Amino acid sequence: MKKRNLVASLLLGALTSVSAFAVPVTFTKLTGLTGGSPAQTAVYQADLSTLGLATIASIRINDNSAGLGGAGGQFSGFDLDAIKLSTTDCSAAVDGAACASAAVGLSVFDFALGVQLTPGTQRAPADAKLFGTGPAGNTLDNSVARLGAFDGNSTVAIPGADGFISLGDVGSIGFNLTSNLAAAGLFLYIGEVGDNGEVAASNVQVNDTRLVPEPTSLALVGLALGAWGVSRRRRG
Ligand SMILES: [Ca+2]
Ligand SMILES: [Ca+2]
Ligand SMILES: [Ca+2]
Repeated sequence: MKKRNLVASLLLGALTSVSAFAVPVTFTKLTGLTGGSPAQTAVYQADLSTLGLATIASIRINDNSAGLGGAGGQFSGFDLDAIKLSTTDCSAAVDGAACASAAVGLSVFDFALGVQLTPGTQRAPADAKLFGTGPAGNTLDNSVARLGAFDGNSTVAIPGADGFISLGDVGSIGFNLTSNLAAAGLFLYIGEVGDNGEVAASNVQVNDTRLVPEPTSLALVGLALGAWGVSRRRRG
């Protein structure tokens, strides 16, 4: 019985830690455009005070564009120029995109170690990997994307395209913050390169728990199932 309880708690822990307390975020598009050259990054703002979460530990952005909008191949899906958490409210600014680009961001992102990328699929014709990803296509290459800055070049020309990452259709990117934040008075800003409708179908979740790397969760499940199997064999 004790082993079964351990197995059950391991399974429960592995499953719940992945999705616990995820809350969908509602975005409002700001006025104006920002970005590099050409500068066609649309900026969306969310007021995190309204989520009902006291603490924010991680954020995930999911492409939900249904294969519509923007270019295909390596540029498929949501094209993330930048992500920023700030106490500055740009909702009433005459040029909201410029306001968000200039706003002082909180230093809570670790774009080297605090990122989990689940690349989505490419629309035909497919390229070797999605734009702004690492050599294997399953990590963020922040030397290309520079997610701390709204500086994306809105073009599919190579060379030319720069300063963003494309998530692919149904792709997602998660960020573990380097410290937990109080949600009160916080605003989340994301930039979408091209302003071509992909962002309108995307969504973000703010979690009050840290993201658990998928391999760790899978390993836990495997360990639990293995322990269960051992337990069953000993009984039988
Ligand atoms: Ca795209
Ligand atoms: Ca950028
Ligand atoms: Ca786009």
